[in-house]
Amino acid sequence: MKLLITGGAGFIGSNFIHYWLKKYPEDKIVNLDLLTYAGNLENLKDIQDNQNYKFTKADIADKVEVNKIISEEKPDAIVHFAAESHVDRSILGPEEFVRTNILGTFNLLESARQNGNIRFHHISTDEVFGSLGPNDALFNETTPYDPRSPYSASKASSDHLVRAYFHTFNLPITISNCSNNFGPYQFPEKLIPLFITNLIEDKKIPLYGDGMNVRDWLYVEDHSSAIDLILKKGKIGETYCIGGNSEKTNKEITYKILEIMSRGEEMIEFVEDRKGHDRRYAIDSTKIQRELGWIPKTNFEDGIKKTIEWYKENEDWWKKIKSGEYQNYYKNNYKNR
Ligand code: NAD
Ligand code: TDX
Repeated sequence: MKLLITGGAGFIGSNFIHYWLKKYPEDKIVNLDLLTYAGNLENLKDIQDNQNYKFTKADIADKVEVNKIISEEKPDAIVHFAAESHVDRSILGPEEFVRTNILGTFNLLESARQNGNIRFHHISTDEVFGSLGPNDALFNETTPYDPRSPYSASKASSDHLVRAYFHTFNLPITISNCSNNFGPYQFPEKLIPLFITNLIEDKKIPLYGDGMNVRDWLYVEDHSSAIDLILKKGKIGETYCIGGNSEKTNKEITYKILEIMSRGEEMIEFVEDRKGHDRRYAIDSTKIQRELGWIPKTNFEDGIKKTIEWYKENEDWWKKIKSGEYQNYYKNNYKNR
């Protein structure tokens, strides 16, 4: 099987490529990524010379470029991770989110359709469902869409386009809406890696608002195993919700990280809240568990310990990000290929 992965140099995409090549070493992977600030080829350093892996730098918002790659590579399936993914950045500058998340997804769908209706799996988020109150039922596949940030609105829009291509053109699609991921290679702008790396550097950790917003956390490898099952056994046209069954307030996460890293609460700095900050997300994963037999392996407690350990052991990786040096990796390693 040959997979075309978009956004494979980012956090979840690079974890997925590692997962896939380990489990299916005979399969071929083409990683199409623009290498924005969030794309880092150092995430894939150990497999860059694998004969079954190929990297292609391209912008999914460029339809000519996208179609050229897809028509030449002829993948059996496209797994679409590429996106602008950080909510705070979507508040500061929404335009890139519309360009990549909406136009980029549209270009991929069009190209998949024009090249023989290629199997298409779209990676989406629980944020498209909006914000839950403390006693509301969990999100599931039938929850109405109610996005509230430019990021979630752009992801919701892309989900609608993907479904439209199924109904209108019979494109063989599936969609997954996943909760918050954490684990190795997460860019240190997101809550967990930002707090861990700040504490290693003896810097304060900025908690937004009252710290009582709730997210449902999933260890990234369990997200990969869910996508694997959907690709192999998922029903075409269907959506699957994926969650960690692990709701935590940001305060709980903060105190857990402080405890494991033996630091005190004086490291917390309460800062101004995020604009339109969604209060609570939580996913009901019954469908994927019942229909595809998905079972997440890593609970939050083990996952957060492994994650802290990983950031301690890979200071070089995130220090190059914080200094900007990681952006030279492509130039230094790929320019003559
Ligand atoms: P990320 O920001 O770490 O990585 C995004 C990747 O996409 C980067 O490698 C970047 O270079 C690439 N990219 C961005 N714009 C591009 C463009 N125009 N053309 C080609 N490549 C481009 O993101 P992530 O956290 O790994 O998220 C991956 C996907 O999973 C996204 O679609 C996101 O919406 C979704 N998701 C993320 C989470 C989470 O907790 N991180 C949860 C649920 C769903
Ligand atoms: O410095 C911070 N302080 C803080 O209190 C940061 C960066 C975040 N927060 C809060 C905001 C959220 O309530 O922590 C929570 C988690 O924030 P993020 O890590 O930015 O994630 P979130 O906004 O929940 O979105 C994430 O999960 C869903 C991903 O970034 C999305 O791509 C995914 O779709």
